[in-house]
Amino acid sequence: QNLQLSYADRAKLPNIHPLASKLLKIMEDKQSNLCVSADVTSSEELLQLADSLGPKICMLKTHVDILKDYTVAFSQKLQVLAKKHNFLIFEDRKFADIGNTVKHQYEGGLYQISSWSHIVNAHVVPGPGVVAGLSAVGKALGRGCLLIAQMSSQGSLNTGEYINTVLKMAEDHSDFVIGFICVSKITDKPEFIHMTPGVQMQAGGDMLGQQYSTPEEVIHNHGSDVIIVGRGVLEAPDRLKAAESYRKSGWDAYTKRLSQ
Ligand code: 5FU
Repeated sequence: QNLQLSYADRAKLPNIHPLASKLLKIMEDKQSNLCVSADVTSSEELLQLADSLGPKICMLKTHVDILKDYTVAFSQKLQVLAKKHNFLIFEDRKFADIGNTVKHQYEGGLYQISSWSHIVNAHVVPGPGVVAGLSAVGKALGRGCLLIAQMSSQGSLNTGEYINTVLKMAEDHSDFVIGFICVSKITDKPEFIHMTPGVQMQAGGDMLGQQYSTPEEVIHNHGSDVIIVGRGVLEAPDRLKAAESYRKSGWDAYTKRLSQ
């Protein structure tokens, strides 16, 4: 089932996408499968988060459109921090339009996402054109895309046959698609990286449909590769301490999985 294959071994697979390989190497080097979701509304605070939590994470997830004060200078500073601390940037934009429109949304507008974000994601509802449009911009830049296979929220419609369509689309575009947003592992192909949001130390949820699983459940029981944690870290009294405890839980669950 490939659950015993290490991140380091997967980074060396002959058909691995260079960006997926880079992420897997970072995970191994930093002993971190933690992606912090930096859902704050001030760019200064986001940069502070990136600088202080940088050593603990393999990836930083952003929602750039919730920032009240986005500037090009901010995106440049974020890239400097990503280099300094060796993490990747993932803009959680969830593209979901026809190819020609997402091409513009990815490359242009206020945010010029393709110029600073290593990874973006997309819903497959529009069909393969959405991936083709994003790839037309991102592939030459060495960027990667995650397809949204399952959402963490209650009542999510992406179930059953939908997931097979997602898989097929990923395989057809493996020069740009590096993995999935999912609740649990959806393919045995070790080149694809599984990333799971909806993670806190205690299972539960919020008042708006979010559902939480623990790092152990996500990495060990459900076979995912990366835990994505927002409020579990952001609302903790000590964010750095919280990030370290999520890093450790995620890593322990991974090493337990490897040794089985
Ligand atoms: F695709 C998804 C999903 O299925 N669930 C999510 O929660 C994305 N997310 C994002 O992960 C969401 O937009 C938040 O940015 C983050 C989870 O934040 P939390 O504070 O850990 O609940």
